Amino acid sequence: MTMDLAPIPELYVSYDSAQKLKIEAGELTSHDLTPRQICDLELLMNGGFNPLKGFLSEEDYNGVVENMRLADGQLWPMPITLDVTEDFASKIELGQDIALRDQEGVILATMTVTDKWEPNKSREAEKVFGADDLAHPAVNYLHNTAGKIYLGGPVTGIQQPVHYDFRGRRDTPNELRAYFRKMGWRKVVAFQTRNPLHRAHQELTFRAAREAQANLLIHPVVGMTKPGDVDHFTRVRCYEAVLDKYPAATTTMSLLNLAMRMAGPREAVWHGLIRKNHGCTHFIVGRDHAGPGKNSAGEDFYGPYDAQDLFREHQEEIGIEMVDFKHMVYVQERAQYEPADEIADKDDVTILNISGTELRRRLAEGLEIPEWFSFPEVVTELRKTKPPRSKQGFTVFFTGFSGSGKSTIANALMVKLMEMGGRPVTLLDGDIVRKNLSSELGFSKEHRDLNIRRIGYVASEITKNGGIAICAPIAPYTATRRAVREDIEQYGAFVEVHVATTIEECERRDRKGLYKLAREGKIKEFTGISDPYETPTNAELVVETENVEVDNCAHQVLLKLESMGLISGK
Ligand code: PPS
Repeated sequence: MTMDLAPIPELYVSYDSAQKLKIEAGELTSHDLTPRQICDLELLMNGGFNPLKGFLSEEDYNGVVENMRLADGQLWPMPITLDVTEDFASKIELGQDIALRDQEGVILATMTVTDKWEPNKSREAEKVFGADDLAHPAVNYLHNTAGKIYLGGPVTGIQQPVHYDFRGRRDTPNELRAYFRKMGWRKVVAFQTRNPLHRAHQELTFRAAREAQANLLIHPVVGMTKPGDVDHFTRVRCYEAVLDKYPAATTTMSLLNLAMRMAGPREAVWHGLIRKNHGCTHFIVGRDHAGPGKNSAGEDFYGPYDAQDLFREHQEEIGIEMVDFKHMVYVQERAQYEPADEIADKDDVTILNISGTELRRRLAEGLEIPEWFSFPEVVTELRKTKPPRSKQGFTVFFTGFSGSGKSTIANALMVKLMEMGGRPVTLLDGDIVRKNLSSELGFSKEHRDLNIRRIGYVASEITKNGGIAICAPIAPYTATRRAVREDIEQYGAFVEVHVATTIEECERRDRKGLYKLAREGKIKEFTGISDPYETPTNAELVVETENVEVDNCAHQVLLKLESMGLISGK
């Protein structure tokens, strides 16, 4: 494929027109873009999504969903749609201009709405992602995050979304094209990634470039990737360390603000078109490219080579050549990486490998990660972000009836953890929270849920920042406890402790005299008397308090934390 370095069309107006348009657009009805829409808009405006001129019209959308083609027949595999709520859509007339704002309210573009329709999302899921299965992150997004109505129409770009991080590493397609021209690069192999690079990646990318007699572009995605991935700040620091390992002036890196969909084969074709737009001539497609993981039946969504097959079918039209990913393994005797299928003496040598799961385990437990696997600088960065469990933040979440002993055990646990030292400890006790964070709330289901979500939010921030949050509310609803667990598990462990004192025993103790008042009907909606408590079924620990000392209950929690690797046994 020959390199085409002529500038690619952008959707921006000139600086002067943009200033004028920005003032005029202030009067228009505006749509606040979601994080994913901001990523899409940036690539629409800067030509990364060329030939698209805006968010897809209904006709283009139907063509893309059904057969990967725009209405005029051009290849385009991914629906780039502006999803909005029914309420917003009802206020928009066809032909109307709307302002598209980022999350701080800055107007980035205007759009003339030519189309408005309710898509068949199940059809979109089946055709684009291969299954209407919520285990697929993009299908889940489609059904649970995206608005019900799509608006389509051409976009007029006013300004790029602002990025304060790694500004010098972000390039538009035309900036990259100009760079290649300036450097005299005639062939460029692009490597797409959403993971940290280890030695095997460095070997395979450099080999791919050498075989194609080309230069190399490391082109990582920093927009939206698969939930649970290493954050892009850490990854970019890792990439910068790896960049030094390539021979000087052979390789460059640029960050791509793409919102991935994890759509496997279609995603590979889309990635190819985007890289073509960025001036590249070759593109590395790996095994299970942009794979979303397992479906709800526990099977892979796509075959391991489906992406390569679909790409190969369309590569002439995309105008970029696919470079097969070589599976590289480390041969101990020769102390080097080699393509697995080129090792003639396989049975006589020792082949080493560390899987992704094993790497995560070693990081979590603070175990050694050998130099043959990764560069020490990369491991250092990963360890900074993901310290071993015994140094990460976590949340202990007590739940149980009023008077079950939650607060007493939580207090004992707090001082024991403070005695150990090492991490700050915060106690979010039910009563204390209700005095401070939730003073206006009562005890309806809605208010209780709000109260627990607030506790969960504070605990997740503490956990994220490496502290220990101890929560001790009643938290009577399973779904709310699960939601808080999900919030917190993004950052660290969530240890649910059910303080299983029976309602009879709590009422017998009646420390605060509340049960008496509840029986007399003087306190309404009282948990266990006149309001529900859904007993936990998946708590990490169940503590019985009858005839057991508080000290012993707190000790049981400490033992649990130790067994989970959250505190060290010494
Ligand atoms: S919840 O359901 O999780 O929001 O409840 P929580 O914030 O933990 O608040 C419980 C404390 O408020 C007192 N209290 C009541 N509890 C339950 N039901 C009703 N109607 C009620 N009214 C007041 C009670 O003292 C609880 O304190 P604890 O520490 O649990 O005994």
